Amino acid sequence: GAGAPWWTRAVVYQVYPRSFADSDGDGIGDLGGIRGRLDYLAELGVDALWLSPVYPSPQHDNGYDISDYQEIEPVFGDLAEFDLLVAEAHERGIKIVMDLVVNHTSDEHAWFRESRSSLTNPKRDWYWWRKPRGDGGPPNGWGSAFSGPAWTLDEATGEYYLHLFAKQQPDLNWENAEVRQAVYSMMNWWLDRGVDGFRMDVINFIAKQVGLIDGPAPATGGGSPMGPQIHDYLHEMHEAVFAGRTGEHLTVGEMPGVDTDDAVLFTDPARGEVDMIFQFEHVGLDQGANKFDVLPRSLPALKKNLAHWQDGLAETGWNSLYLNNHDQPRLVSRFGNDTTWRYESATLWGLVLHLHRGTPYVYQGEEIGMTNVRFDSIDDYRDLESLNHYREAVDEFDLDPGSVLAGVQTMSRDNARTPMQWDATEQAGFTTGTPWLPVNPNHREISVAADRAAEKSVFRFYQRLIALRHENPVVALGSFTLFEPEHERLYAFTRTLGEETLLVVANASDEPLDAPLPVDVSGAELILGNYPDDAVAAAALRPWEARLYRL
Ligand code: TEU
Repeated sequence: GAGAPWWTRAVVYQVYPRSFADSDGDGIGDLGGIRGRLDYLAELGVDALWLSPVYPSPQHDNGYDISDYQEIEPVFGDLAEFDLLVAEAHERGIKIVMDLVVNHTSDEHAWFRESRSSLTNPKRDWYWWRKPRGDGGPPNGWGSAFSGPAWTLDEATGEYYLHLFAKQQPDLNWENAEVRQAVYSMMNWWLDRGVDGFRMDVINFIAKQVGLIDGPAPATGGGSPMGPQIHDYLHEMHEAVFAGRTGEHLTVGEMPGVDTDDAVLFTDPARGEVDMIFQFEHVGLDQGANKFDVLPRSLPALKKNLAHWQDGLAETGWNSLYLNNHDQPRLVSRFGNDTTWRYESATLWGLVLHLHRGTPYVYQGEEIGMTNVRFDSIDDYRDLESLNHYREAVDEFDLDPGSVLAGVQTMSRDNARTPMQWDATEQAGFTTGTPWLPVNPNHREISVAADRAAEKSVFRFYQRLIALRHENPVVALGSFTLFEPEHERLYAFTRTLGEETLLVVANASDEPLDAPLPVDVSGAELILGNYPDDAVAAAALRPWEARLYRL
């Protein structure tokens, strides 16, 4: 246990800077706003902050389209302010993890401007340029994650460039060694400045299946674009950036479409790639043809999937644990009951997730049980993914606008992006101006101020969860055993390290659950529960009740 890396005992808090706290009244959150809330975060007890991108950007994708890797977006602050944030976080024992977005740049990045300027520019090969196919069409049939084709024709030079995301996000060509070296040197520059690591955006996509781009027949969409060179790239990055450093760092690679076998390779410490990855399987279980096509949720499917990841990385590698982030709906709205049982279901999912083996990530507002928003009109949404999808579905595929809007209301990334609800005042204490995205009207009831004054406080429950991981090696490192995988409402598992075993039992439903517990708890110590009058011996679990026992 003592030799295990620091991040096995750590909890990471994700800040979406645009929506966290606005210190200057322009309606957009900023670094000053984060600095002003460091004491709040220290009180919560988190070990590190992951900041979604704060670099200069035209903001087509809220900063995931970067036009300069070594500066700060003026709307957020400047490098001096950033240095202050790092120093003030470090004073409180909080690390700063940057978002690293290097699968693509903005089309306004100097590298892309040069690259697109002529066929012979020295940086031409830094991106994926290809001649049209014989019929004038794109090199293959890949689609963009944000609707439409993944290739755009650049009239000036008559070639297409690849963008797996928006057309303002051209993909960098990692086959080119100069690109790789430029990225590593940029990463070293930030680490030398004092940051503690990187969350790596869609990092498995940096390696492309080149055969699907240049093959004889145009490949269609569907499969993953990830090529087998990915392991070489990540190892090379590790050697060039992290291997020679002392101190505590964190690398977490966001990797859509990978399975547990891939994950073992990516996170085996002996291979020197990344510390952990964000996988997507468990957040894809309720998605049909696309993410806005919402399928009924199934507790057995979720439990079995998370257990599969626990088992898959039990011997080698490490899991990250998350149920929401800036791309996903709010967890209490998606997996719980965000009206009648909001406190109970928010804390149930917190307990279940934090008691898995892996590093938990808390997304801003999760710790007070913030919910999805429900805008009445598509015009209120800002996220390009939602807007492009709506336009395509309604205009091109002629689908019923009402049902398309319903899918957006349930799944839109804007659910997670409405401003942080600090208090019940006009703009939820987020800004003195007009917020870039409206605050959720429920900030009159749901806010940091209200939660902390309440008897039933999600924040205090998360404080306990975070402290438990810090204090108990079994929470960090214990082995995992799931009970009753097929049960539709009961979530039960144990964690064991040496002589110590912890048991989680939870009733993920609106109705009491009378089923006998899978393990005898007579004589067990109740460590944490989400009902105030914990009746240790009570057989029945109340609606959304969750208990943690030491056996
Ligand atoms: O997301 C990658 C990704 O695959 C998705 O989750 C995606 O955002 C979308 O929701 C698919 O339905 C990362 C970032 O987290 C996301 O915010 C960026 O928009 C995207 O990469 C491009 O940089």
